[in-house]
Amino acid sequence: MSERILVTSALPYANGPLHIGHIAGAYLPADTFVRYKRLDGTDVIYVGGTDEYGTAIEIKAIKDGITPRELVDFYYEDMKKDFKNLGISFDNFSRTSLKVHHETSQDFFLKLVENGHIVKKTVTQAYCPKCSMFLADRYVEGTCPECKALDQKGNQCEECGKILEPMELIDPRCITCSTHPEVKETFQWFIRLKDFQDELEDWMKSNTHWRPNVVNFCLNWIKQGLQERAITRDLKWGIPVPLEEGKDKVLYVWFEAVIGYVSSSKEWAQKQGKPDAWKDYWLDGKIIHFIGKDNIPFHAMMWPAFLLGYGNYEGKNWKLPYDVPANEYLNIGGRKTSTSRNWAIWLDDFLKDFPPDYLRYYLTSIAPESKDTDFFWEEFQKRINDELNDIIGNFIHRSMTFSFNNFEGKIPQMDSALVDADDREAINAMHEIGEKVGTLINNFKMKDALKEIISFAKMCNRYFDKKEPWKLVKNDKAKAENAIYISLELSKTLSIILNPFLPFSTEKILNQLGITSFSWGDSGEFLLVQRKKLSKPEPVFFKVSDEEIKHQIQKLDSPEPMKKTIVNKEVKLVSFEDFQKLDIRTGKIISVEDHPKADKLYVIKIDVGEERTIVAGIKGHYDKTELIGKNIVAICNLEPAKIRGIESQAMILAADDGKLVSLLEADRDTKIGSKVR
Ligand code: B3M
Ligand code: ZN
Repeated sequence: MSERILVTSALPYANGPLHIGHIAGAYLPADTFVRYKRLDGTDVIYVGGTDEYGTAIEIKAIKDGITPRELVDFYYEDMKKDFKNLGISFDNFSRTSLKVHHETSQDFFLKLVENGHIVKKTVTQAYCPKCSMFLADRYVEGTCPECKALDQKGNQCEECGKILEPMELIDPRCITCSTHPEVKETFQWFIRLKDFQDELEDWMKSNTHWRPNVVNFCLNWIKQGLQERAITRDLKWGIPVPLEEGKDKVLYVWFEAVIGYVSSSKEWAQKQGKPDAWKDYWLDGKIIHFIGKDNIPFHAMMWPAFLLGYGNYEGKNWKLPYDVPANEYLNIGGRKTSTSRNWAIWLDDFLKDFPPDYLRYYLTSIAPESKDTDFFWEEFQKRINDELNDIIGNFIHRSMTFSFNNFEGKIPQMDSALVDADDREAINAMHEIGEKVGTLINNFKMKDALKEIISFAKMCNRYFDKKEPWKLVKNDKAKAENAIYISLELSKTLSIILNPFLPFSTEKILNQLGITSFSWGDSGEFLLVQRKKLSKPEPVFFKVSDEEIKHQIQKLDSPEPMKKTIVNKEVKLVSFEDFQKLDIRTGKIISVEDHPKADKLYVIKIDVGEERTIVAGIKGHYDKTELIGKNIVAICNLEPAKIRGIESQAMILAADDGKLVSLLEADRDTKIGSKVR
């Protein structure tokens, strides 16, 4: 049976745009690998999706003044578009808010309960009396007890790095309403990771083909003894715990997010019209998770524990991850990427200024495979100009233009009898390069694979120079035909082996050569049709100028580089003329009565230069006595409306943040009835 592989990339939180740090870690290497595997004829699928629950989402939504639903809907589309523009070729890009994922996650939870790996435990937790809710760690803000940095979140201080308990913060407060939290008892379900301690340790030791940093990190962790971990939370935005007594709780985001890979595979299978096809991979294939290093514990230890704890599925065991190639971080210009400090290069900004393959090329050449690396604009320019243009692009372009200009716009004919030692050497290199590069990609050494390709391209240039076809064409045309035919075949080889790295430009080149479908193995074969008409060669790569680089550096250095707009809710614009039609005036409250027919309404008399009666729903927010004598602002020319039998003749203005309602008043002692402009 041939190999079956399922590749995943970490599910990004749908709470902000993608930046190039994301790309270098979990997406580009995965995509390169998958594209190579597809060309190699392997049965491979590549799944991903957005991570849409958890406090990271809720808090961003609060900050932006929108609902979590609005936030994730926006960023799901935004990320999907960005990935497509960079050529990240997911077979399925799902979302954790879909039904299939809810069901799959709840099934995992129930199976773990059934198999006795879950315990219920009482815990104490911060609770906001005003919001009436338990506060997850990141919902509590305050001063770090260690370094005294202000406004730190209750899980960790960003300044000194100290891991915190929320109530350790000095002057802790609820991030929504600033109230001082109480400590209250609640309960959560915990997974007993020690049930899997021995099995995980043996398995980890057997993963000798993994990157050593990943294995060592995990073995260290396992050695310390696996602790129980809470896998539920007291939150509203999330996947409900599928038990009666847990109906106010949700599954912890990390518990369900990793299950998202299974859900995305199920969705893929559905779309294929083969709803069971996902099982071929999860029960019989090789699973490979591409991630950034901060996600190692959840992918290499927790997730395997969940899979072991589930027990068998329809009589078969789940496959544990075959490999977890974790990458280190990509810094920018010598500094750590920080989205909160706006030190980042956003993917869609980048793609507005440069072709996607330029980013793919440079990021692969500095891939943080074994240590943190740095993105420098100057180095980007150098790599694109000196390597992609001057070595790779130059060879391909001069081979094609020479052919086009000297052989009637056709691919020349090769005469095997005239093949000499130099030709043979070049042809042999052509036969071998595919396998060399393929082996490196198979071992997730994308950077080395690219280096190998560049030295191959250098060899190609040396061959061309040595042959001097511009001389041969004058005195030994047949030999010139051979040299150029071989050069075109080498160009084809370069394009095929570069295709997983640079899909957009290599497809253009192959098209110019008349090749529309190809496999990895074709890279080593003679593929071109002799005497076939070539289309006029167009250069595919262009140099990056000093001005462009200067501009990018300025953008990055400006205090707010490339600030990405957050979700724009649809706003209906009102003309100034329309605004002027409103009769808004200052006034004073004269009397307040209960509405005889409604519990929540007051009947209020106001003076706005004349007396008006209004019906207002502010009973839950103000006592009658608080209101009398208060200065207010009212709209006085709205159509009168009968509210539960009483006519309301104006509307008083109030600010409403969803919880607190406060009446507006003029800042000074303005005369009653003044016009508000
Ligand atoms: N969303 C964290 C992150 O974006 C998290 C990854 C989930 S992978 C299942 O780094
Ligand atoms: Zn609160």
